[in-house]
Amino acid sequence: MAVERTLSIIKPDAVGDNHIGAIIARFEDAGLKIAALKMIQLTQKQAEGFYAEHKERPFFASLVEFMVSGPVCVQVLEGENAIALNRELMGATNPDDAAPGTIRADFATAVSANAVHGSDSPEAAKREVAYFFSAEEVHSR
Ligand code: RTP
Ligand code: MG
Repeated sequence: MAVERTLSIIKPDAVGDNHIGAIIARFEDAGLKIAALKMIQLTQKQAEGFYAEHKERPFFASLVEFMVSGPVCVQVLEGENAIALNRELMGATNPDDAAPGTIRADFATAVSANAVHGSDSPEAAKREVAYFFSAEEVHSR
């Protein structure tokens, strides 16, 4: 299996609820390495651009409003099968459907406030990592 990079975001709800450390620990405990990390306040334009694939969906405006409602932590996770592994650790989009022990089961409160984002394909990971980090800001270890 190949070493991959994936983009992870700890969303405003989980940052506000003081779960940054607990969520980062899930990644590290699963063997993923933190290759880049920063806390930022997304602008409206940044949030709209990031979720552009959803712009025709009925929840787009509320999703963007939520993503700019407070600071987020963005990180690049690196490791074997990182994209799928991160999605497994996150659990289903709706926390009501998320398997016990997943990040969303433990820290999310609603489908609209679901604690984390993770890239869903190699193409998305490449685009999303570059959306937030320059090549020099990502550190393979
Ligand atoms: P994400 O992109 O944030 O990692 O989440 P995801 O892949 O699990 O879900 P996706 O389909 O990409 O949806 C992006 C975010 O939009 C919100 N959403 N709300 N029915 C709804 O109200 C609804 N569906 C999706 C969620 O916050 C989801 O994370
Ligand atoms: Mg998605």
